[in-house]
Amino acid sequence: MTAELSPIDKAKYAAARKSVDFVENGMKLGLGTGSTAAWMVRCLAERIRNEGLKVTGVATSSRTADLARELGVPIVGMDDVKWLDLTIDGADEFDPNLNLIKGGGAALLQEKIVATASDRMIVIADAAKEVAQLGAFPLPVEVVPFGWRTTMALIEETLYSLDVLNREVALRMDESRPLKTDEGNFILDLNLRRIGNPRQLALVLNQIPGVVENGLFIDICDIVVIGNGDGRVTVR
Ligand code: ABF
Repeated sequence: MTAELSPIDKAKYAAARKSVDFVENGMKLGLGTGSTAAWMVRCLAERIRNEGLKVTGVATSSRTADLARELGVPIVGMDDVKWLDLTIDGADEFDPNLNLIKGGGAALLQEKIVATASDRMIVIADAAKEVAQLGAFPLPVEVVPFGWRTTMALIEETLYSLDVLNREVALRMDESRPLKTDEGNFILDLNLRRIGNPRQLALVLNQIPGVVENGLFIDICDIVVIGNGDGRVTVR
C-alpha cells in the first residue's frame, strides 16, 4: 500500500498503522479527522476485515463518518456511547508537554468533545508536527456566525491586553478554508507565531462572547505516535 507514497504520506501512514495496534476487541473508539486520521481509519478497517475485530467508532466529522462507513467501520453517535475507551486523531502541532494545536481540518469542536470523553487519546503525526513551542501554525478558533467580525475584534483586544498579540499581526478568517464547520460555525485563524502560555490562552479565548471553542488541546493527549518518511515510528 505504501510503495508509491511520498515521504510525508509514508510518515503519516506509519504513525496511523502503529496506532491501530493499540485498539483492542470491543473498544469504543473516537475517530479523528484529517489525512493522518484517514490512514488510521483505513488500517482499522483492514483489521476489522482480516481479524474480525469488533469495535464501535464515533467520528469527529462528517468526512470521517463517510470514510468509515464506506470502509465498513461501524459508526454510532457520541450520545449513543457517552464515553470512549480510546480516541486516535491527528494534530497540526504538538509540543514537549503533548499540548496540541488542532483544528486545521475545521473539526476542532467535535474532536475536542470526543478526545475529552475518552479514557486515552493518541495523537498520530508526521515528525514535522513536533515543535518546541506552539504557535507557528495559525491557531483555529471556532466562532458563531452571528457578529463574527465583532467577535474577531473582541479577540484582538483581549490578546492585545494580554500582550499575546503584537499589533502588526492581524487576525483573519481565511476565506479559502471551508467557512462552515459541521455545526455551521466559522473558523478564525490566529497568527500568533508563538504561544508562551497555551493553558492561559485556551481559558481566556473561551471566555470571549461568540467563541465556541479553540484549537488548543491542553492535558488531553496521552501518547503521540510519530511517523518518519522512512517508515520508522516513535511512540512517546
Ligand atoms: C485534524 O487533523 C485537525 O485537528 C488537524 O488540524 C488535522 C491534521 O491534519 P493532517 O493529519 O492531514 O496533517 O485532527
